[in-house]
Amino acid sequence: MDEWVNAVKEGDRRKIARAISWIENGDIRREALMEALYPHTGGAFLIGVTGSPGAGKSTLVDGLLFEIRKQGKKAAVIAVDPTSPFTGGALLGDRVRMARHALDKGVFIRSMGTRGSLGGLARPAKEAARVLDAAGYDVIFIETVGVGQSEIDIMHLADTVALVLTPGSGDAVQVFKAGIMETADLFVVNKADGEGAEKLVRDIEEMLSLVKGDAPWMPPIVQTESKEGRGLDLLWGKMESHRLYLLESGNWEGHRLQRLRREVQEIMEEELRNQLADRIRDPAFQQDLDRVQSREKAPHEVARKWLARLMDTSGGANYDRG
Ligand SMILES: Nc1nc2c(ncn2[C@@H]2O[C@H](COP(=O)(O)OP(=O)(O)O)[C@@H](O)[C@H]2O)c(=O)[nH]1
Ligand SMILES: [Mg+2]
Repeated sequence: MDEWVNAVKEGDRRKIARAISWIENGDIRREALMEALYPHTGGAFLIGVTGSPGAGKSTLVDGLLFEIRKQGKKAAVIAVDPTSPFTGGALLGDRVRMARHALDKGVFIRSMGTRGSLGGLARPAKEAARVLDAAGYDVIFIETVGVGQSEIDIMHLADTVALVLTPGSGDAVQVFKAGIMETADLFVVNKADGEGAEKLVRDIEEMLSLVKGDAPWMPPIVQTESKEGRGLDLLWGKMESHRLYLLESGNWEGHRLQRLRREVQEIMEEELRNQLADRIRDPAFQQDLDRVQSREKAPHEVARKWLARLMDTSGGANYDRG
């Protein structure tokens, strides 16, 4: 693994791309690589960008890349699209955008689709971000589509979350309902050249005053025309302000610790679920279920017995009382 870690750290683009493929495909080397890379991560600024399809997220991020490059920082994009089976239009669009940065070694763009995996994309996106973090990208964007639970999960990976809305789309109401208002640190009113931009800004302000009250960080609302590159310097400035706010308020480490705790807990829960699923494939489990059905045994009794077996195999204390 040392060889791979060194290659990633040196920014070897082909190796970075391969590593992300391992993550996507659940390659057996994935876990070892992630563990070996972990000590070299933590330096990147992770920014989540979400909003409805067509809101202009990709165009926006693309423009931000130029702003960030002007400052001499390296930047990467992970475009997560749970709806596209990886070969769809999103990838095509990303190819076009990537071509604009093709000669720039300081930019890395990658799409991730679902490929039918049920586990969601939050974990793969997080791991891909870690690879890019270890590779020395200063800023990593994670672009997701929509405002569903999986997007909210992905947004939990980010230090700063920007929500992109467009005038006249009715997005704001949706977002309010989905409870994503609370998750966003920044609001972007994109396509501000369109009619109704001012009204959308007022609507967001109104909702924010309800949700945020006098919170220490009041999310700014930035109007952009990302196609023309308008407002992007201001937006990048606000993203940096949020980062500074997190650092100065002590929330930066706090938020990250909270996320790491959730991550470790999720891994443990998943492992337990898998072990349990293995255990109860035993025909004896079916027999016990039959006894529950015939009222010979109570559900709790059987659950205790099988939990105890699980604890035995995973080296825990034996508390079998069943
Ligand atoms: N009029 C206008 N069109 C825009 C603007 N930003 C993006 N678009 C267009 O909106 C469409 C969707 O953009 P895209 O970035 O792919 O949206 P995404 O699905 O949110 O990533 C594209 O045709 C863009 O050219 C803008 O500020 N004004
Ligand atoms: Mg897009």
